[in-house]
Amino acid sequence: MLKKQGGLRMRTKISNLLMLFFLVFTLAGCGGGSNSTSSEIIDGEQNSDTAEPMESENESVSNVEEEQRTLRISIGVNDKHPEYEGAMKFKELVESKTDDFNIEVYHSGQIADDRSAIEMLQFGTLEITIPSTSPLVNFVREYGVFDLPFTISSGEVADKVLDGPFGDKMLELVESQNLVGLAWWENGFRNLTNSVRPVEKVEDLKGLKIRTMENEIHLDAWRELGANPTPMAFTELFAAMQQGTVDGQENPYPTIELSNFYEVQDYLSGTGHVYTPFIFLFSKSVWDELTPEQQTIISDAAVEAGEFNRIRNREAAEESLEALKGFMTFSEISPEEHKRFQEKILPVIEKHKSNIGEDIVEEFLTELEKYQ
Ligand code: KDG
Repeated sequence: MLKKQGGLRMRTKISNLLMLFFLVFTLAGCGGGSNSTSSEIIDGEQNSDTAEPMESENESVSNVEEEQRTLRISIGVNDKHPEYEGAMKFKELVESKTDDFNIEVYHSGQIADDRSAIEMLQFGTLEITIPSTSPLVNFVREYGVFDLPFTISSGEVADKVLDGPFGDKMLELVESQNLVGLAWWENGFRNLTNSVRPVEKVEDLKGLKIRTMENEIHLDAWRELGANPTPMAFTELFAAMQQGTVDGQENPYPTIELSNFYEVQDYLSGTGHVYTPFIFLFSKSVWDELTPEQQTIISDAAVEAGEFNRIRNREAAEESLEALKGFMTFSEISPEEHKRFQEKILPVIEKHKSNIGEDIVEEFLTELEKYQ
């Protein structure tokens, strides 16, 4: 039995060895590296430049994963908004140029609202956020120039000022706050909605509880116009309107439509009272860990995605206004009434000029005069 068994065992061993050799040679032929084509394997002349053994391919994959850094982008609006489209364009541009980064876009305030996201960038616990400039005034007071009502007259004028020396200077100012300002995107011209009455003239604002961004200039402006403003993070706004905590808010048409504000607001007024930029911010402590090449890729992508965002935002503003006219009672504000709005809030501009900085306000207004 043993012998027989011994012979059987020997035959088994030989056949196992033969099977193993067959298996090894078969696998070696198939696993000629991800770059090998079937023709190269058939030719048997695998080009050493393309054929990579499995283990080095695995190593190269694991190396990419190891070295790849995740950059998270936090925005407050949802994934229908042109700002989200811009963030996805940024992701596409960066990931097409380098394997060094995995870009993750978090919309609808999933990570934080504007002000908290800015603070997270300062601590290096978040890499990117693209807020309205208004909350940034709590960190860099000069940013208040963008909250002075009725100053910027069109998106094209905004582009010229923001993409010129004045915009560059403003981007540099955030460095003192452990932030890197990389590009200007567009939120747009803000318009009033409310659930109480049509607003066609200044007097119609009396007593309306209006949510504003967390920004003293906005609060003062609506107080001066006779409303009862309250500051609130964007992430809390829809619920506040739904529960009647506030009567109204002000935002560009795309935000009003794409955030479904028309479900909880009845009246829309084309006030266009201020143009708000979005600013592409990067955490400086994270930025300083990147190579110059990586910084260039990210900076160029932020600018290019911003140009895309502006185009999409202007298209969306027209589309959204038309859509909102079907859901809400729309009131145009006549040029005469616009003038009354402007005259009424002049004291607010005078009061805040000193808080913002007389020189930077004058520089901003002088720059605007070149184009409008
Ligand atoms: O993603 C942008 C939002 O977080 C916010 O900036 C939008 O204009 C806005 C607001 O009213 O808070």
